[in-house]
Amino acid sequence: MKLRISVTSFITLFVSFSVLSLSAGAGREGLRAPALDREFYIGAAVDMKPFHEDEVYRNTLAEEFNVIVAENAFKFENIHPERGRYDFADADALVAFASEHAMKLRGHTLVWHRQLPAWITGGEFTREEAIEILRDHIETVAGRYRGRIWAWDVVNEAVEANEDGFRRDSFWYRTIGPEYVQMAFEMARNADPDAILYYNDFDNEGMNSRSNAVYRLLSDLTRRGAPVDGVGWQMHVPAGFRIKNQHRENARRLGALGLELSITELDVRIRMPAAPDAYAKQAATYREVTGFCLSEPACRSLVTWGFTDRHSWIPAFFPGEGDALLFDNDLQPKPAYEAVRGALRASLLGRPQIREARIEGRDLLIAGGGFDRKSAVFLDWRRQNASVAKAKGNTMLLIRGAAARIPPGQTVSLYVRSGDGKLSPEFRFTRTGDGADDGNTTK
Ligand code: 9MR
Repeated sequence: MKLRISVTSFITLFVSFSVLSLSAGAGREGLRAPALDREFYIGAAVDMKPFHEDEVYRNTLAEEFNVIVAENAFKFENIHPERGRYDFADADALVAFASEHAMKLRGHTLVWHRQLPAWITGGEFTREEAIEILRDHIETVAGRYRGRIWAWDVVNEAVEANEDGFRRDSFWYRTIGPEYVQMAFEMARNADPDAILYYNDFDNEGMNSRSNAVYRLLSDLTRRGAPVDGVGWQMHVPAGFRIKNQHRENARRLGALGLELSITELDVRIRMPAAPDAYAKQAATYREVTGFCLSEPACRSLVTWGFTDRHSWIPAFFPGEGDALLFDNDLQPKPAYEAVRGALRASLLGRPQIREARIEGRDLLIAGGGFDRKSAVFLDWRRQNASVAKAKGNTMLLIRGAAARIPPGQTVSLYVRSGDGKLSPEFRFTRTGDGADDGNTTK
């Protein structure tokens, strides 16, 4: 009898151990650990159906990522389906999940021309009524989650490459006019003062007519003092997509507006049935995009639009294409997953380091290690980037004329990126004004 009990408990123990180790991502370290080591955020969009039904889906999310976003649950038609009626059940569930697993939550999205309920698109509203609907929606949704949403996609896809740069086929544009964008940001700031407020769009990554329109909109908004903090690049791209200079150029001009950047909806689709080298090609694209974001100081997070090929919008919207994500249909990691993890880990090894910064005459001298002839320096206060200077050996960098740009009492953030694309930890430097300058590494 005794023996039988212990055999049973042994079996129970064994079973629960294998369930546990399965749910622990089959012994994987996960992406969130190396990401957190350098204060980077790596995430995925959540589809509510498997979220509710599939424990392995939930466990994979929790173990791999430190940020999530709802693929549909926060959208107008789902959260505000009828006038005066909100449905928060799914959004609440995600907020609780994110908090339970110490994950950041992106809110997607407050204002968009798609996925609007029939009571909006079929209604007849005056401009004033539409502004009131917008205000009520933003106050109610962003207000309910005040302090619990890391970043909001306040406005999604408002831009088109035409004369005034605004998309015409939008209820908000047609009923309110182009001012709806700034209004939405102001309403969101009032409702949740701590959330990072994003403008999010597609096909705006390189230098092209759409990204020029986005840049014009954001320049305009920041000039008017609208509370916009960041710009999202969706990045729904095909396998084989490569990062080019134009992507860095665009990131840099957005950074110079004082904005942070996130890749918000990355997926890398493959033509089906997949060619023998398709998954390796896809992995190369994932590696390159991850490396890009990790080496641009303005780039704060990278979020994929789903994480398993079992649940992805791609096959329905791009007939003949698919398998765009990091995990396969059985939630097993693909070469693309290893590529992202490799890029995260590589970004931690042999990073340049800043040990000291001081004003010398008109220049700023930076001392540290791991610099090379192709090092770039990012000098940033109020999140304004400037890339300057060349190395003197591998331990010193001089930024000519930088003293004039750092007033006494001002704290700036400094980063060095080495020629091979590695970014130093942030170094905060305060110019004291009495010659005794001070600085420290924050991470
Ligand atoms: O992935 C989303 C899909 O389930 C919806 O049917 C679709 C409806 O428009 O929206 C998809 O998500 C979009 C996101 O909200 C904004 N950028 C483009 C995404 C893919 O279409």
